[in-house]
This record gives sequence, C-alpha cells and structure tokens, in this order.
Amino acid sequence: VRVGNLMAFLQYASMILIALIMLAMTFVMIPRAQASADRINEVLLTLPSITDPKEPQKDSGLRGYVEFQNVTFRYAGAEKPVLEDITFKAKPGETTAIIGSTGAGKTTILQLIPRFFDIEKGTVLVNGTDVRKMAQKELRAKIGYVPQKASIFSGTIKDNIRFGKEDATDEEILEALETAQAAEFVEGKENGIESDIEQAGANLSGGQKQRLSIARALVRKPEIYLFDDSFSALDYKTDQKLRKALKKTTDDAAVIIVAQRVSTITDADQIIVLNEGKIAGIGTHQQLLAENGIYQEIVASQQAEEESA
Ligand code: DCP
Ligand code: MG
Repeated sequence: VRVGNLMAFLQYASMILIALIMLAMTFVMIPRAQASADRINEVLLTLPSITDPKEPQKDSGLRGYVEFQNVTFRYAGAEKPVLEDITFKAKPGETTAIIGSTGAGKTTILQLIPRFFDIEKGTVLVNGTDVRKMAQKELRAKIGYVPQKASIFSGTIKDNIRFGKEDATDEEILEALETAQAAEFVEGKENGIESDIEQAGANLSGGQKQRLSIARALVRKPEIYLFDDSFSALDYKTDQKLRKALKKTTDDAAVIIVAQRVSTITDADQIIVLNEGKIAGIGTHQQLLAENGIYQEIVASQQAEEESA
C-alpha cells in the first residue's frame, strides 16, 4: 500500500464520519425544533384577554379625571385579591400620592388605569368613562406612565425620548429634558441629544435613567401622569427641583405619584395610604399625620432612618 492511498482513505473516511455525526445531530434537533415551533404557534394564536369594545364610547369631553369605584382585583390564578375595595378620585391640577409598604399593591393600582389588567369588581373610570368601554389606543394616548423600572434602549437619547412621541421635535425633546432635570447631563455629553446610549442604559446612572424615562412621559403632554416610584434614585435637591418644574407643566393634568419617601409627597393634594391592598386612609400630610396610625408609623420609621444616617 502506498502512503498516498492510505492518506486518501483516511481523509475520505473522516469526511464520512463527520457526515454521520451531523446526521445524528439532525435527528436530535428535529424534535426540539418541532416542540419550539408548537410553542411559538401557541403564543401567536393566543388571543389577548384585554380587547376593545365593539362600539367604544365617545370622548366625554372631560380631561384628566381618574376614579376608582370599589375596585377589587386579583392577578390571574392568585388565591387572594391584591386590591380590595379601592375607592378614590384624582382630578386635573391635583397631585394624588400613594404610599405604602412593598407589595401593598401600589404598582398594581397604576397599571389598572391604562387597563393592563381587567378588574374583578367595581369600576375604573377615566374622564368619567369606564376604561373597558374605551378604545385602548385612545385611553393610553391620554396617559404618560413612568414605570417603576426605567427601560432604556440602545440608540441615541433622542430615540429614547421619541418612544413617548414618535414625531417629537428637538425643541419638544429639550423642553421635556429640561423639566425632567436631565438637560444638564445631556448637554454635558459631546453630542447632546444625539449621544449614544448603550443597551439597557449601561453607560448611565440610575438617576439619569429615571430622568430620561420621566422625559419620555413628559414629551407626550398627557392629561394623566403616572409616576411609579420615579424619584427614588434622585437626591433630595434634584427631587425637589423636578417636582417644582413638573408642577408648571402638569397644570391641568392629573398627577398620580407612587412614592417611598414621605418628603416627596408632603405637598400632595391627597395622599392614599395603602396597606396590604386596602386603603388605610386618604388625606393631606397634616391630616394623616394627626390621625392615621399607619402613616405615622411610616413617617416615624423614615425619621429614625434619617437620624441614624
Ligand atoms: N403580584 C402578582 N403578580 C404580578 C405582580 C404583583 O402576584 N404580576 C403581587 C405581588 C404583591 C402584590 O401583587 O404581593 C402587589 O404588588 P405591587 O407590585 O402592586 O406592589 P407595590 O408596587 O406596592 O410594591 P413595591 O413597593 O415593592 O413596588
Ligand atoms: Mg411597585
């Protein structure tokens, strides 16, 4: 046998071997692909549980009114309702604050306003109309929602703000950044609003992300603002400046703020104290401080924290 023949034989043999291994792998992949395809189909065929009414009700002409009437809600499959018998009203030009411990249901209340979920009992009204009787698109166009966790996408700062309003002009964007107290750090960047942001805002601080996500809501100029713990990563001074600037732009809008810090909400028109899914009291800071045990506890615990800090 010549060496050349032997080499050729080995080469061909290994090619056949590799082909056989590939074949075996294909047989492993086929059932996996089948299962994935089934799952994708299932997701695509799922009908959304929130649907538009056949004949959406016409605009009532009111602006900036939110009302909960004896609302009870539970997440799908949950044993206990997370919200029970919630009743309150938010009016244009007023700030409504929600305070309460983690898991009390604060975020859930906010998410019921744009109808992310349907409730079990009671009614959620926006401008006097049941949210289930409105077209979702129209309902959500009225609302500027700043979620608890700021979602920042890769792209420029401008792109990120334009998620709030697709056709926002540079002036509108700058104005929103100004109010959100973000203008300073944005202008400090080399390319201003054209500066790039990394995926998930990796090159921004927590407070910077929060302020961009606030600006995104502001640029929409909605009639209902929902801030979910949106000021928690800001220092006390920035928090104050932001709220002062907000006051001007949200003149005729309803503002609902979820807050951890009492100092963020002392000047709210009404404060809702939420405790384990139920309202433990509604009033101004002074009223609650005088008569609401749970509110007193919250205030006392924060004072103790400040002193120990
Ligand atoms: N919950 C749930 N399923 C979800 C979201 C929440 O079962 N998709 C439960 C967890 C809590 C309760 O609902 O027990 C209330 O959750 P919230 O997020 O509304 O609570 P808060 O916003 O008040 O809490 P935090 O201050 O931590 O944001
Ligand atoms: Mg929350």
